[in-house]
Amino acid sequence: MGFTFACRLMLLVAAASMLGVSHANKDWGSPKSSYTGWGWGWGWGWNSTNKHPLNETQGPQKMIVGGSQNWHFGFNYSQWAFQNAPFYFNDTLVFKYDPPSNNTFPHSVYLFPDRWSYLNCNLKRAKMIANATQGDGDGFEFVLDKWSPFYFACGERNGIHCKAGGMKFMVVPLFRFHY
Ligand SMILES: *[C@@H]1O[C@H](CO)[C@@H](O)[C@H](O)[C@H]1NC(C)=O
Ligand SMILES: *[C@@H]1O[C@H](CO)[C@@H](O)[C@H](O)[C@H]1NC(C)=O
Ligand SMILES: *[C@@H]1O[C@H](CO)[C@@H](O)[C@H](O)[C@H]1NC(C)=O
Ligand SMILES: *[C@@H]1O[C@H](CO)[C@@H](O)[C@H](O)[C@H]1NC(C)=O
Ligand SMILES: *[C@@H]1O[C@H](CO)[C@@H](O)[C@H](O)[C@H]1NC(C)=O
Ligand SMILES: *[C@@H]1O[C@H](CO)[C@@H](O)[C@H](O)[C@H]1NC(C)=O
Ligand SMILES: [Cu+2]
Repeated sequence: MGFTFACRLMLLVAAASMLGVSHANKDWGSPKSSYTGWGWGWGWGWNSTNKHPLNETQGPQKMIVGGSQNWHFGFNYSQWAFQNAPFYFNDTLVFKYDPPSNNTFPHSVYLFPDRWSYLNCNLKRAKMIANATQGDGDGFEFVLDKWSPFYFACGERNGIHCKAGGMKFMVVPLFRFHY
């Protein structure tokens, strides 16, 4: 990641004071879908045609991974994460997927321990955080509770869903200054 946390923070403070506004068109998929924090991270997701006033009263957000697409084979989740950045510390990601049946492929959620495993979809040291049935119903919820990158992927078919199905993405939670 190049930047240390301190650098990131400084960059963020500078950006926040310069901009003071946020981007919209995120598919948070929750009742609080009108998120208007001062969010800006890594230069991603900025949409200058979409200015909202600062709202400092909102807490952590809950968002459905993939939005209305949920968690399935053949969708570019890296792109989804890119378009929906930034994500903040204590935000919740919701993975929704059908349980195994005769006409659905099973999915799951794994966390890679490092960037190399993530890039190679190497599941050897990855940790399963949700099995094939846990995405059913309201989905599997995961809180971004660390200040380090999270490397998510589907662990099915020995990495094929990760490699060929687009079912992988990285999230670096940012610090939210105000609630
Ligand atoms: C910015 O948001 C507006 C309104 O939601 C949308 O029409 C436009 O396509 C977006 N632009 C980019 C570059 O995402
Ligand atoms: C900010 O968000 C909170 C929680 O969603 C909402 O109750 C409040 O009306 C919003 N304030 C403004 C100024 O939009
Ligand atoms: C997914 O989207 C990213 C960013 O837009 C792009 O770099 C990547 O090549 C895409 N991956 C696939 C498998 O299409
Ligand atoms: C994150 O959530 C935990 C548990 O709800 C809470 O104790 C903690 O203060 C929160 N941290 C931040 C930085 O919001
Ligand atoms: C699924 O397939 C099995 C074996 O082919 C069959 O016995 C079962 O009835 C099927 N279940 C459904 C819900 O179609
Ligand atoms: C998945 O995990 C849930 C909750 O821990 C458990 O009840 C269920 O039996 C597991 N399912 C499979 C297929 O392992
Ligand atoms: Cu999968």
